[in-house]
Amino acid sequence: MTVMKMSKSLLIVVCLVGLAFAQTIDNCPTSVPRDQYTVVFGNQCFQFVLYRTRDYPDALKDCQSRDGTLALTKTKAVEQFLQTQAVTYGLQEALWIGLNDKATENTFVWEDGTALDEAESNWSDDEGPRTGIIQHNLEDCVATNTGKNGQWEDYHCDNEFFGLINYEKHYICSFDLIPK
Ligand SMILES: [Ca+2]
Ligand SMILES: [Ca+2]
Repeated sequence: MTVMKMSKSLLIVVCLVGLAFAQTIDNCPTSVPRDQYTVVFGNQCFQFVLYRTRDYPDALKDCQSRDGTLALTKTKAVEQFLQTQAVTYGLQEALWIGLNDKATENTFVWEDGTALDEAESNWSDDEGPRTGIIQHNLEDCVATNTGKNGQWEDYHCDNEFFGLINYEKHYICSFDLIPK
């Protein structure tokens, strides 16, 4: 076998292996819609839920009903990817992600229980952990503001007074990929 033939064979093998491990929308749970609002990045599937708004607890429940959770956007790479998607959808609004400081004020925790790595955080000015006089005890749930380059903002989590005061937003769910 010539060197040329060998390298061709090697290339084919590499391509086949690549195809076998490429994660696509097909690796999202079957409960997640296959449309332009479902995207794959790294080892996660993300669904932009833009067809209805919910407060944080109900948005979380909706993601969980499809075996997911509110989006775990733990790295700047993931955040940038999702913001790029948001721009393609023409979004200019805050979307819930799976991050909150409900349990302990100023200690932000992802919905899978892991602590926020502040080095990977994306807070907008005057949002997130606070020191000083003005605290954010009533703002415990985090959204990515797609109109501000995806920067994070903390908001009230729950609708109040039976929905008369409304904190509903669109949201992003995330799901573990399923190997095929
Ligand atoms: Ca808070
Ligand atoms: Ca805030």
